[in-house]
Amino acid sequence: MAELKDTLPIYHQIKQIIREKILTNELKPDDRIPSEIEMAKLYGVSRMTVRNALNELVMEGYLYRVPGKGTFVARPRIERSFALLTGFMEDMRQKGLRPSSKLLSLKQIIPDSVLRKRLKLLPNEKVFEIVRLRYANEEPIVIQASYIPVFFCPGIESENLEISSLYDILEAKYQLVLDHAQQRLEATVADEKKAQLLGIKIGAPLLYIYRLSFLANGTPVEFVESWYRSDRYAFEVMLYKNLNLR
Ligand code: 16G
Repeated sequence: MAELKDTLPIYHQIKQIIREKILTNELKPDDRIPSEIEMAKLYGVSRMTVRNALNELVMEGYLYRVPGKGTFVARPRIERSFALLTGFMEDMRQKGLRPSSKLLSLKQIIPDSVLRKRLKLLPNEKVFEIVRLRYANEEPIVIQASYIPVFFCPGIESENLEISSLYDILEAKYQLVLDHAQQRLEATVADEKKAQLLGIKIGAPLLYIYRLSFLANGTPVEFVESWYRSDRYAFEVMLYKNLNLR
């Protein structure tokens, strides 16, 4: 390998050195990397060679430039292209479909102990239970039951959850910006009620997905259970070999 390396153009070798430092976390997101002059001196090459290496790393998304400030390490690729934390309406619109929702129920409930633990609530704290049937181009796709602590969104009953996105309301009205989520997928089948709502046969396969969403500081905000028609919905995830390193 070392031999092969020697035959690579010098700019490529420099590129590999920097790339490796990013992949092994020696250089972290938003770290400023040394200037072209400093690197040229360090590696005993011309400034042009360094610039070529950096240009390619910028193009490949490993680095970004801030005019007048320097070149920095980009945030991990996973945050840009790995399953994005988006809501149903946004998802559907991105696919060119028309989303709509029917509100099946909205009430305050006392969470059971499992939900209370998930949302890190005290014994007397209530949650909103929002159940919606959601459509794409007038076709029912998913039944969703969302649970959000009442103290996070008092008055959410007065919002029109048939027209608006829950995520938009949480952000615009309650300044709750979801940052990351834990999601689990399981296979299940439709019982009588779900089959009727989704317009499918009893026993038809469903994708059961649950999601717990958090603020950037790790506070859980929303727990959602979704039952997707598996004939109409597929879940795709991008996989990266170096996920743990970047
Ligand atoms: C997605 C989420 C769900 C969230 C909803 C908000 C999954 C499995 N679930 O469907 O957790 O409550 O979007 O959608 O992806 P909205 O902002 O359009 O109301």
